[in-house]
Amino acid sequence: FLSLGQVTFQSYMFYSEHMAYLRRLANDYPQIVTLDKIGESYEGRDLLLIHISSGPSDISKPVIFIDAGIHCREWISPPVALYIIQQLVENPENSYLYQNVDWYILPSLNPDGYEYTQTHNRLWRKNRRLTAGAECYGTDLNRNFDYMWMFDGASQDSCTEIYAGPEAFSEPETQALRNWFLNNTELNIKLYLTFHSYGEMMLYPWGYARVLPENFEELHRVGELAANAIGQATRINSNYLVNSSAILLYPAAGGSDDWVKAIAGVDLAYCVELPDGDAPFFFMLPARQILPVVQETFEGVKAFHSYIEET
Ligand code: ING
Ligand code: ZN
Repeated sequence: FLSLGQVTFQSYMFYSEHMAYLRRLANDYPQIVTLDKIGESYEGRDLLLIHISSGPSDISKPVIFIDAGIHCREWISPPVALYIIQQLVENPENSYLYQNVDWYILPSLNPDGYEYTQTHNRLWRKNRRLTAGAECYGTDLNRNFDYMWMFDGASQDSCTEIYAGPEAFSEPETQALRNWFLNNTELNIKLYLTFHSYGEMMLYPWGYARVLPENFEELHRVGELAANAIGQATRINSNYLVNSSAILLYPAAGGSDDWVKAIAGVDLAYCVELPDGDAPFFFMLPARQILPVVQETFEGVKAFHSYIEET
């Protein structure tokens, strides 16, 4: 039995348990952890961002920003973020990871949708707001960001899974992320990771079309460092491919990584498509495979970190 404020990687947890863990860490480790509420979901749930830092804010310090859970059926995504948090904060062997780098991690960006996948529809992807005049509920938050919005791979039909919303940044969840980046332009953000599933892919911009950013060689090389680290560590035969999302998957505009790179100016941005297990379980990775996935993914995150620290 798990007491409040603990995490386990043996089973999937509720949003309330994710947040209780963050609150407990902020309480127990005040020297390194601060919690920031960056906004609220449509139904009023807190969007909590944890900041892990060795101390005196030095604005030239490199920053790694991570979010998870933007698509609520991709249940393995929040545990991956929570495991990174746990390893950074609660495993003293990993304290070197936040000596020269600050971390900002948001484990649950679509809590209304997540709750809905646990109570009504396991395969719900979007948020839970009904746009004025729309026929169906929910906007695909990963089509709602304002860079080349609606250019390709997105829809204006509210009943589709890729409904981009009535306009860019129409949703409180994407607004919260945008506002945080726009309010923190003085930070030296070196790396952005957004966790999705599934597919075992390290995807970099651009997502909106099959064109590559000017630093694609670096994006590719660094993505391969992380992919190789995961490949070395995997116990479930994960085998990551690395490329731009439009080339490897499909063109889709309005994704968070495109916006963070193009507008927030973060050079290294990746959408990480986590594994679906040692058999094709799609979004429904069995609970017994949470632990191997979060552990191997942490090895990839450490590879990203060492690149950030060395450059
Ligand atoms: N995949 C992403 C999606 O939103 C993606 C792929 C990434 C598209 C970045 C566009 C930009 O469709 C999943 N699994 O959601
Ligand atoms: Zn997704």
